[in-house]
Amino acid sequence: IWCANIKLNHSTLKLIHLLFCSLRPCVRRYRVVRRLRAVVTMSGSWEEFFATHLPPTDFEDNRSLLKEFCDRHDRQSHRIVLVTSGGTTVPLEHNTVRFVDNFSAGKRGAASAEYFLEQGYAVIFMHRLKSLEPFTRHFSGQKLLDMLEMQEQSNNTTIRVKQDSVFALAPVLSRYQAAHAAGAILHVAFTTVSDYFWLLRAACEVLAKSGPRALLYLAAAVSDFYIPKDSIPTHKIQSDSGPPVIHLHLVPKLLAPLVNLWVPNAYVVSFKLETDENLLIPKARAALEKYKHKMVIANILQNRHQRVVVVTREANQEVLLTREELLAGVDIEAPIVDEIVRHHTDHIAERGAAGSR
Ligand code: 9Z3
Repeated sequence: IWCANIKLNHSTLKLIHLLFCSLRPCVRRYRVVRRLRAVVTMSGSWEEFFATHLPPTDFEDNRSLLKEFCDRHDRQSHRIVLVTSGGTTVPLEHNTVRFVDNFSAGKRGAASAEYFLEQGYAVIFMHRLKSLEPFTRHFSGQKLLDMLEMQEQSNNTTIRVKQDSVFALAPVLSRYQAAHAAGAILHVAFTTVSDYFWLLRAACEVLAKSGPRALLYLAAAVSDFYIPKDSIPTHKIQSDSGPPVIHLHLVPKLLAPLVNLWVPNAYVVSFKLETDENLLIPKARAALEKYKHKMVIANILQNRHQRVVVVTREANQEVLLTREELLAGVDIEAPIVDEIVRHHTDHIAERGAAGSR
């Protein structure tokens, strides 16, 4: 003010000061928004993603397994469901010590795979390595060892299932053995979001031949953010130079090419996860509008194993377990799968394909 050679009286200066103070929070907020924008970059195209990220090392093996599995079931006109399950990681280093992960345990996918098998589907179970799997999910932790008893007589050791555990183990074991004897389930595993993308596209390529008999049940909790390969340091991030700034990019949305190009005749079900109930249905419906697939299963993080809403173009249908059912260990996936199979049957009939079970 003095430089400009203008002399202001005390009350004018006070007014300017008050004006500046009232603007300061807005300026600060604007800076914060700019900083966040700078940290998350818009997604590139899915073509660019596949052109710049290498497939996982076991990719060709998994591709052969997927092809053999789908060809075999196709010859018998079976319905095939791809169930994706568990969370994806986002590595912070190439030699990965640290990574960003999410909450998903894989219960939704593992339980659903069992119910699809019961309904006669051939199941590709594409899951996060070490997340829950069909059948073994019932005996996680120490449960299985607690069911066994050991007898040692001279040189002879016998291990037996305790009599009071037989009723819990027998039905699961029998369903497990039947599924494996029939070659009705194939397990393929991913860890990172990039592995997941490569496997998803490979599975779609082989499923395309099944036309409307293919069902995609995309229950995996896939990261919305990732760090492109070129921006990841090779070695462990060091703490000497202070807190690291991590620059995340948005992942390309694969649902668009999946629905329109990769499996245009399949019945595609995606999942929408929210933590705010007010956003749940509007966002599920927006996804249906945007990608034009068949169904979105909407769920809230906190009660996802008790309540979901099945959103289709025609309706929102709530699937709810009572508290007693939940405590008794009833799986909400049973009625979810029933509902989907009903819609899938109509879809096959509409598209005029023979869909034997
Ligand atoms: C789901 O919403 C699944 O139901 C859960 C199941 C991951 C919540 P758990 O594995 O949990 O049984 O512990 N999956 C999809 C989540 C997701 O990433 N959805 C994206 C979104 O909401 C769209 S693909 O935007």
